[in-house]
Amino acid sequence: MKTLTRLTITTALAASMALPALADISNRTITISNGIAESHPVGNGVAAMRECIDEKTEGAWTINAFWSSALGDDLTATQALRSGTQEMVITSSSPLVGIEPALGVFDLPFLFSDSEEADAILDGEFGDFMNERLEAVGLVNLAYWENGFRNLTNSVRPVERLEDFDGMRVRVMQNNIFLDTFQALGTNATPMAFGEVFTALETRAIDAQENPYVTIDTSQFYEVQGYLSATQHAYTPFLALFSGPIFNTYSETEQQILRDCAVVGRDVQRSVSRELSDVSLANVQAAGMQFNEISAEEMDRIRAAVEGVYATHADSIGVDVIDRMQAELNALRGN
Ligand code: TK8
Repeated sequence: MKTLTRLTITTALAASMALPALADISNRTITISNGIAESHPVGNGVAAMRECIDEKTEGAWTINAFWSSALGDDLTATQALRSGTQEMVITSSSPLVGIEPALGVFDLPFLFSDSEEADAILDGEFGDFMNERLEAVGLVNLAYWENGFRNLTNSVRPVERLEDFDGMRVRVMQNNIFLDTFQALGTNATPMAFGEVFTALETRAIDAQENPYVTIDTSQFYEVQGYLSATQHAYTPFLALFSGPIFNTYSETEQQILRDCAVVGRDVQRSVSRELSDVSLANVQAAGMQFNEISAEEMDRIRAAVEGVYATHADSIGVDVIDRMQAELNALRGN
């Protein structure tokens, strides 16, 4: 009788706590690396993801985050994920085009017109399609986070007209689509890992770089760049990537926790990114950068100058990939 009572109490207790099947959750340490500073909205996203994981695993997992390329650049980290020696990286899609060429579609100039459109494509069928491609190369994309719309900074002059790009030595992300886009604009473009950009600007090895306002602000590029021009020439997603080989050793419960908490992190990260964008623009101006918008007429000339990049890279990205993207965009735009 005594034993029975104790059993009943134990069972009742367990039920009342409504826990996940903790038997399916092991103690784990997850290393996440990033190229940007912790003050970037990715920091808020990782904090939200960590809190979600803490709750769902009852503290069984340790999340170790490394910022500002402290563990090396994003491409190196992504290769470590593929070989199963690092769990996670939050990386721009752009440096990974050499691993999965279809990712280059996101680098096509002026692809998305606003962040709602980007969200709809990334969280919809196209995003799923790209995730399947990534899984085939050993990468599990848990969710699409936001890097954002990119703008040019430089130390030479305000860019107000197409001709102002002429001869500028600009750092671009490591793929041929970005390289060709900036060559088409008349610049002298050099691909470079993000972690090297600040020093290259500081030493004047290069004149210019392009990134969203929050990255320009949180990476303190205002210390080494005098001009910021609203080119808005591309939208870069962040991928919250998990190592395929490691993911496959996790239980289904654990895999679901990762996916769910990466989405919790995504929602926080995107909303902070969007709130901070205007604040960052004001910050960098207060820090001394001269900001300018570009007239609609000049933007048309800039668009026309880079239009050819779509055709040049159709084969390398995949005509089917570009068509699929265009079809979804047309549907969204009601065409
Ligand atoms: C940070 C990078 C960066 C990206 C770049 O790791 O390389 O310019 O925009 O934000 O992912």
